[in-house]
Amino acid sequence: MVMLSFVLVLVEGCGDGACPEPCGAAASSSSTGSGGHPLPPDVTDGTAGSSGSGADGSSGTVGSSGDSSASTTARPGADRWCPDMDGDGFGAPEGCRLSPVPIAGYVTNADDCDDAHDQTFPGAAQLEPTLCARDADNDRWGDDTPPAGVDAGTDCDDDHGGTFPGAARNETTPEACARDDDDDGWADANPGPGIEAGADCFDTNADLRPDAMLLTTLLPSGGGPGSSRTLATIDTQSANVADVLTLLDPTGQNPNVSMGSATLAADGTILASDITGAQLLELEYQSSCAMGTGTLTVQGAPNGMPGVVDDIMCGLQRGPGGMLYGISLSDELHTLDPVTGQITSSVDVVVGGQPVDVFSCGMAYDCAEDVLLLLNGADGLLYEVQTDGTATVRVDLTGAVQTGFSPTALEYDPVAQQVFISTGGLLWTAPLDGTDTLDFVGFFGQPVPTLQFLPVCN
Ligand SMILES: [Ca+2]
Ligand SMILES: [Ca+2]
Ligand SMILES: [Ca+2]
Ligand SMILES: [Ca+2]
Repeated sequence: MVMLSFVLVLVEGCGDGACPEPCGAAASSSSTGSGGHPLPPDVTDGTAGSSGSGADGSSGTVGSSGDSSASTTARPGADRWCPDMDGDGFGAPEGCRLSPVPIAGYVTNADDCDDAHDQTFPGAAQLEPTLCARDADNDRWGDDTPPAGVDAGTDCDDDHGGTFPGAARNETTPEACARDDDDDGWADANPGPGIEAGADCFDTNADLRPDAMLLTTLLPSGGGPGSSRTLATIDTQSANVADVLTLLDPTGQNPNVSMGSATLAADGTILASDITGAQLLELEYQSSCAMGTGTLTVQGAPNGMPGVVDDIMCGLQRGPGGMLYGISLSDELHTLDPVTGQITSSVDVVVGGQPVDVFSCGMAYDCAEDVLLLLNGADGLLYEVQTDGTATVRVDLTGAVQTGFSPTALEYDPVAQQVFISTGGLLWTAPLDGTDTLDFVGFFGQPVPTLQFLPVCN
């Protein structure tokens, strides 16, 4: 005797469009097999099934006659199979069927909250296991703004695996949803909307992080041949200055330079402006830290005329887009080529349509706001300067400055959201919260011409 094997596939309900034809017709036609062979009684729904005996010898009821929307009651041996279109092992609650054997593309649960996305299912975000969440970036946290029907998790950027709650362990709120691309525990200072900003201005370089950098200066102030040049650290609590490295030119001689400003790039390159030679210098010391020395190397030809006041670059700063900018006493913002040291374009620094008279300046980069900062001794104002030269007043120190306030250097502090200011012999801080105050830190004991956070030998 040849046993016919039947796959029992009964459409669950008819109100969801899954029923291929009117329920009565389906029930009727299913009573007769292909070719006119009668089907076993339990293969049909409705009344036939309610009294029949199954192919496996059991009996059961599958639906009730005349009620197309009634819930199905599988006869023993038949499971409820639900479509798993995205193949993540979780089925959609719509379109489920009853079958005693597996159906390709179907699973025995209906727990998927988005069956068109295989990274969305119950437990997809491993650290939020009770949710049916989306974890598209595999960082184990669920999207906090998912599509309708999906549980919201706490991943503030689910397209970026380096952004999640607790990404930045060294920040003051380590549980915040932040971005830490270089995995140094400090969060990107400018990560974009919806993400907690941190204090890492260099989130692509783990060597450049707030706890690995010290406030430094290049000494001595002023020029003159013969005297030794040093890199010195500055204690940000006391303003104490301590030499840490001797700086030599590539031939091993004391370079005849007078430092006006210095700046650090994301790749660790350090450039400085030399007033004596109207030129750029590269400072390199990582390869010679153990010997207690560093090297100052001229970058290309001079970019101005030595001795000409307007050509003095009082500020030099890496800024938006990693570009190199300088501000000179000609009241211009320059863009410079960091390799050749040459000025490639210049725009006037303008506030409210009027030119800013720059004299005795300091320059810094607010990496959180992605804007250059200019502290101008001529008017006691700290400006934000856009790359087109447009300036707006960020901090008004005209009421706080003493007579003869003459800044020589400015540096942005991403941890405290403040700036350090050198007025030659004195160190100050000014908050960037709009309070327009100047706080005295201490005496350097000698004139300090530059301020720059740098990674110092360890
Ligand atoms: Ca899914
Ligand atoms: Ca995620
Ligand atoms: Ca993420
Ligand atoms: Ca980081």
